[in-house]
Amino acid sequence: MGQAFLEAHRALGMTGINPNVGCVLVKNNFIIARARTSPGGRPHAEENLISKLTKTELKGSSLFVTLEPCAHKGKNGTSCADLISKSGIKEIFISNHDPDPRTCGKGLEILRKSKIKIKPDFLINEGKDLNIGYLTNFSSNRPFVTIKFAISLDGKISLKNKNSKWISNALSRNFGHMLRAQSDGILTTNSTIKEDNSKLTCRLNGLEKFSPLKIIVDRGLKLNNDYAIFKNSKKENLIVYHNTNDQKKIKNYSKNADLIYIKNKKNFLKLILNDLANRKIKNLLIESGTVFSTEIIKANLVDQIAFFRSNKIIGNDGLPFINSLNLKSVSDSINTKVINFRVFDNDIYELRRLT
Ligand code: AOF
Ligand code: ZN
Repeated sequence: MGQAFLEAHRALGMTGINPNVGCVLVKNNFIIARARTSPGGRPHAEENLISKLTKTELKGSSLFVTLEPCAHKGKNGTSCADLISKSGIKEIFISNHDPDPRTCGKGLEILRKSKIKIKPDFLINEGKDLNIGYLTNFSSNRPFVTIKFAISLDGKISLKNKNSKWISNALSRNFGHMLRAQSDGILTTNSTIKEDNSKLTCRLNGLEKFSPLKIIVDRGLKLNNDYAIFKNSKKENLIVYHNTNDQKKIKNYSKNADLIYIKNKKNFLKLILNDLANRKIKNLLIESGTVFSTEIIKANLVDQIAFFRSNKIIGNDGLPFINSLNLKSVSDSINTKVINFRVFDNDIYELRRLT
């Protein structure tokens, strides 16, 4: 199943609105095939696996799959659960249930009707970690939210004069682009666009096509059309959430962005995340400045923080990544647990989940 998780991980951010699923086939104690959901979401992982094997190879084998096989028919006229039932596979290990109502329990039911031995809930918690964006979408009606900071060793995101170029090194910055490719959406604010003229694309060779949906929070529609992001976008890949009724601003805004008006100021951020869930954004990456980052963390809408911590000490000449949390005691502070870390030369990448 660990190998199936790896397969699924390789498809993270690349399967469109579909979950990234991985599977491996074992026969006589050897892995004889592995597959994952295709770029864009179809064909599904199990179909990819079964279609490359012969009846003889499949006969008597064991399948490990990260998500309950689907029960609804695709363009191929069949479902993965049906394909598996008729394949000759002897037993199946499944990690997570599929919350999609078209499959939820129904995939297992189809398998039960065949003679296949089923082991559901296999490494279920590890599977949940892998499918966290997909599952959060169904359970909480919002994406799984990761906020990214490139910080100095002492936690500053820039100098007070806003100079933030080259805090982290080139390896860190490349991995930051990998995080973009693995996300379904990337969100920033008008302030960050103004300061950095960000394009929000993945610029790793060969992975450009896996750039996520671009999202700007520009409450007052303050950005003019000259920023790079508007030059390289179209309505399909750039959403701007705002909260102004000013018709002139709406009319004059870039035509390359899909403007979404959210009336409710109090729940503005939560409603944005709900809207993104409805668009099937599973994993959302936020790259924003201190003010917005503090606001969304305080609103309890962030699940994890990706720090790129560099080797530079900036001291009190820098801006913090987060503003005051109005704490009275250390016991009220936000706690995190380490999910992953990597060393990039003299930088350290720390992925920490908020607990
Ligand atoms: C699988 N294996 O690799 C994936 C599955 O738009 P469709 O027809 O592809 O359906 C999308 C649904 O299919 C999705 O919500 C989830 O239930 C399932 N995805 N299922 O058996 C796969 N990606
Ligand atoms: Zn399927």
